[in-house]
Amino acid sequence: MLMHSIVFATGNSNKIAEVSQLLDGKIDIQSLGDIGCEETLPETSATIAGNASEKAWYVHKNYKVNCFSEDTGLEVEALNGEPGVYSARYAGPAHDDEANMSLLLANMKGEEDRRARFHTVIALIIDGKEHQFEGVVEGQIIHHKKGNQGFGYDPIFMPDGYNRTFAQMSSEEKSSISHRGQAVQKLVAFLKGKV
Ligand code: ITT
Repeated sequence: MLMHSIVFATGNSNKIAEVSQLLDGKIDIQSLGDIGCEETLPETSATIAGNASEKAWYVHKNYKVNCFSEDTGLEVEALNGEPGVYSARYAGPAHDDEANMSLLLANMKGEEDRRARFHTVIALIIDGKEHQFEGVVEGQIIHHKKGNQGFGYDPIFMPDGYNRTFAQMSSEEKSSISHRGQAVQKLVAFLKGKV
């Protein structure tokens, strides 16, 4: 099957920007707005893979398109894996990045074990079949925000092997090591035969 464009089932424009850059024009990304989907996608699962799957199937079934979604969580060791699947809504339903980071830093106050990881699962649905691709990056939650690039929890996450946060990196550098970058590379390798 030949494929030149695919719907990215996300309401997060930062995710679209990062993934479009990684696809480098090989595949045209359509947004939910492009297919007339204005509603918030359901995310009721207790797992990242479950939520990715749920968002992609919702769009596939309701809009009859090939599509992929992704779900990402920040899993903090000292908080038993929280905020994890609740990363977007950690400080409440407003999906407020600043409030989420402030709450996380408050909950980590005095904590010596700062280990954390970003975990992404992409769920792709093509011709009614689901395929999943995963990416994980290990790092540390630092004590104060640093940098103003990227989005979400980037200013407080320093990947292992670097002394800068994701928010102090260009989007190219972040994507070359990030959770999303790894998962998208696997997606691209899979789609290669189809473009
Ligand atoms: P969807 O429409 O794709 O669900 P969302 O923003 O609700 O978009 P998630 O449910 O995957 O996304 O929530 C992920 C949370 O983790 C959210 O707070 C993001 O800001 C944050 N996040 C995701 N990717 C990130 C990244 O690369 N760097 C920092 N924070 C990230």
